[in-house]
Amino acid sequence: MKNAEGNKQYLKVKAQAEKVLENNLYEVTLNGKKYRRTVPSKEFYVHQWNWDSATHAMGLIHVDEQRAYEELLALVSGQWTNGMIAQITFNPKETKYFPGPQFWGTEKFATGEIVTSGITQPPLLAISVNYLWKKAKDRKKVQEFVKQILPAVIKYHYFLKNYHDPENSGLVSAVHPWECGEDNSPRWDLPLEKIKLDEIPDKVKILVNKYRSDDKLGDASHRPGMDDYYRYMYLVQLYQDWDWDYHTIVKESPFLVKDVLFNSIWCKANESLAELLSDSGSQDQAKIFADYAEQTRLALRKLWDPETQIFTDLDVAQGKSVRIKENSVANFTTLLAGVPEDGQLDVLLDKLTDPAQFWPAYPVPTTALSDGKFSLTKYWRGPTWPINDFLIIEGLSRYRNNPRCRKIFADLLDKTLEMITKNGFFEYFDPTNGLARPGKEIDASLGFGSFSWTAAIFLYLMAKKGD
Ligand code: 9WN
Repeated sequence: MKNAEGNKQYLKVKAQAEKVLENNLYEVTLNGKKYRRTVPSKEFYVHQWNWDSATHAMGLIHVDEQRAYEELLALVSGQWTNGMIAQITFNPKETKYFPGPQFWGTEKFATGEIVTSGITQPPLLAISVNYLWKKAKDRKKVQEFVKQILPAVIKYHYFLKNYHDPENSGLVSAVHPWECGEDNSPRWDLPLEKIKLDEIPDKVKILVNKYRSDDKLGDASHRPGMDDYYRYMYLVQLYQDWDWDYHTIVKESPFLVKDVLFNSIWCKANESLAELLSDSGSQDQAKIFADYAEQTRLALRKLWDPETQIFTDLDVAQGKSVRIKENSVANFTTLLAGVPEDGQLDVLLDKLTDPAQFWPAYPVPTTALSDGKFSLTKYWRGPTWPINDFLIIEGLSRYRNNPRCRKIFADLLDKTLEMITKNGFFEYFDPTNGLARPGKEIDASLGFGSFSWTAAIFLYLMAKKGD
């Protein structure tokens, strides 16, 4: 959609995107203070999610600067004393989401009334703060905001480094598929299979059978399976039993992975934090995080598997180190961290633009179309997610001196905007036709509709197009 008519259409959708974010605003008073958070979807995801919120702020900055700041300040409000910023910060009056606050055993880590889950999510926060810093028009306000939020961001990065990479490998470990953000990706099949269902205590299964709610709201066949949920909640139970002690969790957990996507974001986040610190005149501290970034980039390069020609995740649970050779979208997120060089870059771009693998009508699918595990509708096992497109578009812009990258960047940007314009703000899309549900009317969704992540990414990409 490149003509004037198309541009008019985009402007209409932009207004709709703003409306979605407005409708998904949730106001709550905790510890005597008012917070304004954006929930991913009022239909189900009624709390605040970590990497969703970091993205929401990057869309909101283009429409309401104050709200973008409040979104991130609300996100860090529940930071644990060890520095952890959680995957979910709960809205106390909401009950429809499972697992809600009562299933985590995290009350004693709460900041007063601000209760959270016990794990984190891909650390987009510093990337988001740096973006706000660069884009805000009111320079005085953004300066105050950065000053206010920086200590929490620094503490979060030390948490990730010290507790999730205690061996100082440069790669942080993720302790739960929910922590990785792409929960039921085929990449976690192998590590999860090792948790045998008959090892999982009955009380965990009973709890899941009784309280699981996501599969009652949408089409259950799109969601992770029951066996996945038993394992997810088993890990939550184990970590509660270990009192959320991350030294123990990282040492003993049956699930521990070095996730390529998580670490690519981690690398870029450290670069962003270094930039922020350097702009605030803290050169010495900036150097620490620039070094973290460089260490991670080098470690990611070593994940290149010559046989499959993929940057592979590692299963590192309980002292082992096994490559996970899945042909997934995570491979391309390494662009964000400037990982692929010369020969690898071409191989990566060939894969990305191959219509039989990752370049159908509406790229980029979460799993290669040619892969036996590809599914048109199953959550993170095939559909196209705007968040992945956003990460890859950002990654490609890093390689803007390369003509091929520039071309793919422009094409992917247009295709993502077009996909959302044609269909609306769904959680994810059918990559083969861009519809929200194959063969059905558009109102039957893939995931939930009026989704904040998709709306925020639309706003972000519109701004990117104009840059
Ligand atoms: C568990 C909110 C979140 C996203 C995740 C996505 C989904 C939750 C769930 O929704 O996960 O965190 O219950 O399925 O997988 O990436 O942050 O949008």
